[in-house]
Amino acid sequence: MIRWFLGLDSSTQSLTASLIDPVERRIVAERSLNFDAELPHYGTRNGVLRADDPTVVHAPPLMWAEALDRLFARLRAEGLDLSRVAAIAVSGQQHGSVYLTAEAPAALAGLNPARGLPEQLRGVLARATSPIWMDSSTSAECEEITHALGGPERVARLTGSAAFERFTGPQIRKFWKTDPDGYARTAHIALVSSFIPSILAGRIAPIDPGDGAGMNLMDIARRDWSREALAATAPELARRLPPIVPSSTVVGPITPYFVARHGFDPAARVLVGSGDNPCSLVGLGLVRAGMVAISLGTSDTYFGSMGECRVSAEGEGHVFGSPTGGYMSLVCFKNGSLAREKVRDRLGLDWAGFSRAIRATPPALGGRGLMLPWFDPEITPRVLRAGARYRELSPDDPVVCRAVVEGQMMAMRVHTRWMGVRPSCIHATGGASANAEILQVMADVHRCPVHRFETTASAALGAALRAVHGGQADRGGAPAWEEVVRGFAEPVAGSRVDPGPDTAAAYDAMERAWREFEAAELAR
Ligand code: ADP
Ligand code: XUL
Repeated sequence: MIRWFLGLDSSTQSLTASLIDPVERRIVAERSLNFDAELPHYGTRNGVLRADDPTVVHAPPLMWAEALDRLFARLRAEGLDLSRVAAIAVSGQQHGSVYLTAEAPAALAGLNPARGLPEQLRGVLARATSPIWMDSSTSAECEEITHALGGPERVARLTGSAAFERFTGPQIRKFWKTDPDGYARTAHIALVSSFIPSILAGRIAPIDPGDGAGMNLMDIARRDWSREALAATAPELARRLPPIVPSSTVVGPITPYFVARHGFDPAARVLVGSGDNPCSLVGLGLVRAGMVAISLGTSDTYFGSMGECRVSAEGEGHVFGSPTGGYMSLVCFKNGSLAREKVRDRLGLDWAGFSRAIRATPPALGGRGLMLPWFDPEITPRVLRAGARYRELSPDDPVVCRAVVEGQMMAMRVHTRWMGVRPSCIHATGGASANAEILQVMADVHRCPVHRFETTASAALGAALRAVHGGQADRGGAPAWEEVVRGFAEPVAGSRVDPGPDTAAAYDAMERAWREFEAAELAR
């Protein structure tokens, strides 16, 4: 019997399962459960609970737990035999934290299959709801931690990111400050990606360097807790955190609850969880240093795979541990598809017309005209005063179609250079990756081949592939990552776009002018 491997992605709005067969290299099933629609009694909208203060965004952890039972029951009702699952790995929305009392280990170890998870776990929550990545209510705590650690550059060098409101350390500090009794009751702090494995394995699960890096608490180079960062965050934090272990570590066999309730094999292994972005890195096949994915969604996101730990001195983006052992960067550019749409709409074009305008214009606009697409306040580089900037260019000239895409790609080229790795190939995903002209500009500006990727659930798939790697690593023979992802995380056949033959010099010249323009606009 061929064994299956299960990836579970507990994301903001849904829980997704990706069940794969690594021998025939196929996805057996991919199913999602939407929290709002299927667990309406938690009262979430888009998976979250909002307070009067718009910066406060939480979610109910019992909803994430109940979703497990619902999704497993649904998979079984479809006739899928869960006893074939050899190993399970979890992906979680990053940064979100769950606060558990000293009674949690016993409750997890003794889950009764005759009763549901929420009623058995409710009593061990030291905090009823969990702050998640959309929460931005911790600016004061970010400042305090940054001050204690010696400035933003120091925090970035130590933990892989400057202090960010959504990161777990500032969130823990706020909890300690605002609810000291709740903090005192807290014996264990989990991430979303360690809470779910804790339930599955029936014991408090460790944290991996992929998601640990999203806390401002982990020494990024050592991949272990930073005592200094812990001390700057909250008192007696070390004893409340589990160890950090490599991403392919097996936490233990699945707990008897899931064997009795859903028919899992008692020997099925549960791996340590990881964050959704580190899991997506695997699900997009970025298993070698220099491989990059660019997601062209509402915003544009650049994921790069790095062999060594390098951090941006200017605090551009984040560095997380990669589940494959090295590091990854995540750099977000707020002005992505919405900026391209603004240009398209102003010129009264559809996407075909937008593409025609790109084709009709020479690379780097023949050296004339530059654009910075800051329609909205930008994250990378940090721009608070919104408004697109134009040099020698009229916003009503159709050449702006090329200028906006080139400006976006040049921003990625310049603001990811701190990684010290030139991209060897790019996997393009997201809605706008359907556009061949945009992919050509991407290949030309980044000077490497671009492949189109069609993935809907890259984090769940990446988790399933982690289960394959970890499930086998534990049996003595860790397969090579290239071998694990082969046949799963593959680009669309025939989608390769190569850089144009004579474009390199044009974009080198454009980079010099563009840097000067950007510096001048940032200095204003
Ligand atoms: P998200 O997941 O962030 O909501 P998607 O990855 O689904 O976003 O991407 C949606 C975006 O894709 C739309 O906002 C639209 O601007 C863009 N898009 C769709 N088709 C094209 C196209 N042919 N050319 C350029 N952009 C496109
Ligand atoms: C990453 C981040 C988000 C969440 C979404 O830093 O905040 O991508 O991981 O699930």
